[in-house]
Formats: sequence, C-alpha cells, structure tokens
Amino acid sequence: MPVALTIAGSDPSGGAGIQADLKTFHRFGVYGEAVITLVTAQNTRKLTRMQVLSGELVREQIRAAIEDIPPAAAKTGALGSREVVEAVAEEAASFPFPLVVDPVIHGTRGGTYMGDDAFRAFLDKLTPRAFLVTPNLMEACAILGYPADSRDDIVKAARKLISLGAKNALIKGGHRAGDAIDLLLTGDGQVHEFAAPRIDTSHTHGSGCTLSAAITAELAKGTPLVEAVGIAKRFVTEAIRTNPGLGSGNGPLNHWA
Ligand code: PXL
Repeated sequence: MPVALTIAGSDPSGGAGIQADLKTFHRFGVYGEAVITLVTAQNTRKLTRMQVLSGELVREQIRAAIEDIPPAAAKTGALGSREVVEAVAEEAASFPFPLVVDPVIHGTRGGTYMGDDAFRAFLDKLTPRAFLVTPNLMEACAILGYPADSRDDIVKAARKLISLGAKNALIKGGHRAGDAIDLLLTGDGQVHEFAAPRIDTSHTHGSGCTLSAAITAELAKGTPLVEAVGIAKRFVTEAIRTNPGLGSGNGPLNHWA
C-alpha cells in the first residue's frame, strides 16, 4: 500500500488541516501518517485558540513516523512558527521522497499560521526543499511582496519560488474572479493550466489542504506531477460541488467525493 505523510495543524471540526489530509489520503487508497504541528479550537463559524507545538516535538514525530514506515511522499500544511518551519526544513533536507509545501499563512476563520519571521524561514529554508509549492492568490502576493492579480504576476510568483529552489510551483486561482484557474510552472519552464468552473458556495473550508493532500497521495502512488495535479483538481472541484452543507458557517467539502 502506498504511504503518504502530512505535517500540519489540527482542525477539530474536521474540514481542514490534518483531518482533511488523512481523509483525502484514505479516499485515494493511500495509508496516511500525520505529524501534528499545532492545535486549534475552531468550528465552521470561528477560531478561538491556537497552540503551536515546539520544533523539537515536531522533529521527533517526523523521525518516529518515517524511520519505521517510510512514506513515498509528504506534504506540509499550517506550521505555526519560525521554529517549526526550520525544524521541518532541516528534516526535509534528508527526505528521499517528494515534499509538497502548502504555504498556509492565514486560516479561513482567522488565525495567522505564519508570521513575518516564519514566512521568511519558509522562503529561505523550506522552499528550497520543496518538490512543489502550492500558494493561493493571497500567498502569491506575499511571495511577490506586492498585490498580484494578472496572469503575468502569477507566473512571476511561481518563477520566484523556483528561483528560490522549489522544483515546481502551483498557484491556485480559487480566490480570483471568474473560473478557478490554477497555473502550474514546472522546472522545465512550462506553464500548465487547470481550469474548473466557479461553484457558488461558502462551503470551501479546507479546499487548499485537500488539493495538496490529493496531489501528495497521487505522487505517493508514482503518478507524474502534471497528471497528479489534474486528478487532484478534479477531485477538489467535485468535493466542493457535493459539499455536505455541514455547520452554520464556512463548511467543509465532501472528502468522499
Ligand atoms: O486551509 C488552511 C488551514 C490549514 N490548517 C488548519 C486550518 C486551515 C484553515 O482554516 O484551520 C489547521
């Protein structure tokens, strides 16, 4: 059975973070391992608290998981502090498998998962370890240092990530107006477009986590990147379209799509 690892935060309402990643791995027929970086108290309406674990504890979890059951691919989600970003980057230096990095800066319900110093460490230390980085539009703006909107800006943000050492970059278009168009810049300089019609719903919590988890699951099975992104994009679109309508706020997707 293929094995994938997630290194991310806990969302007790089950829609994002570790919970979304494990459900997605399972749906893709991949055995999931999970290292917790931070714990939140949140539901579909609000986030009330977050506690970040120490870099040492995150490092020890990673070593425990991978020395015994080595994954074929891994991903990161919310990391919470510079210390955790650095611990993950140091461990990732010896990963023999691809690492997908979702640069989660803000949660959809408030809460900052990367402050300025953590973000600098993400660019300098974690990005060079990434096989793929998957920012959304807001995160692409932070990467560029100015508001990005045009297709040119988005390609620029992807090029910057590759110049910092990432092998590939996928900029997600779900927060732009119109259709949800994601742009993948591969290491050979090619731009691939993945488009899906916009679905009018507020039940999109955890869609970034779910997309990067689905890509990671496909990579763990040995699927080539461009094909893995296409499969993951179709899965997330269907998971949003068939969302179960749970909660009275910003609800989760259907991870069994
Ligand atoms: O979707 C990003 C994300 C990641 N991890 C946790 C979250 C969220 C969004 O709210 O709560 C724990």
